[in-house]
Amino acid sequence: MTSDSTHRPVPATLITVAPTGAESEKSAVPALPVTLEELVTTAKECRAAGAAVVHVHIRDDDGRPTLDGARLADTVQALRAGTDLIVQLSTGGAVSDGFEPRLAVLDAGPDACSLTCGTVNFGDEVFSNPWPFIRELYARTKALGVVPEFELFDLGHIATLHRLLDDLGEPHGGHVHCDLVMGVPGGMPGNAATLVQAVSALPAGATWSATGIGRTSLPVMFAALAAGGHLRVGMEDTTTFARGRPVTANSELVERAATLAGLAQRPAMSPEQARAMLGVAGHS
Ligand code: KMH
Ligand code: ZN
Repeated sequence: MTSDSTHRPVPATLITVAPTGAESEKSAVPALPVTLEELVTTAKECRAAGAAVVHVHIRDDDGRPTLDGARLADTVQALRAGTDLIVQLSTGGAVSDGFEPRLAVLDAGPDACSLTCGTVNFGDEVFSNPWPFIRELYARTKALGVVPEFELFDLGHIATLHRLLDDLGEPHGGHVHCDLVMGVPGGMPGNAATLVQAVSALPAGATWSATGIGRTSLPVMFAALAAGGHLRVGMEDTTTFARGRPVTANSELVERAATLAGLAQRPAMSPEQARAMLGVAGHS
């Protein structure tokens, strides 16, 4: 924690890296980490650049998205062995994944998981998250001791988050942390006005990160820093660093986020600080 000129505490910035996602293909995006070795190397580079959380989607031997349980468990172990990052597994998977395999992701024993609070059009596809699935996933996070991050793609998802907390109570770890995923074609737009509106509707005491898909990445990052939020970056969300210039490594996105956070007098927080903020227990 640093302090501003009025000596009020100004929180450091949580930087989450989402290095892979389920949408891009390795053949089209050669810098995308898809093997376990590439993922661990990426995670180490991003930790050095300022990340505290890694949001993980994995791929099979052919580079296709998979929710294979053994592979997920090996990935969690390898990331823990190689880094001190908080390991957050995606329960969103790919739009083609069914509900049961998405629920079973938690069996791989991650520190944290994503938990999307509603269905959203996703380009030409639909990312399906009906209420019974959301409720069951949340109940399992509580039973298994996994800290959820509430993914909000649209303003209506915030209403469902309130319903979930009213229904089942506070999450494991006792703290609500949300991630505004903005600029998905079909979700809320990635701009400052929408960000401010969304943040004003979040539960009292919640912390939040934001990420802007594609060309909304920078406007959302600046807006999030200005509004006191945290940042998610990575090749899941954008594969272009600047107009006409592809991202060459996830770490350069983390480095840019850490630089901007530093300029905002809110430097990147360590995984230890992030664990304290999010209520994520450490591992021996
Ligand atoms: N791949 C998207 C359909 C999450 O990780 O929880 C969903 C997604 C959200 O990426
Ligand atoms: Zn994801």
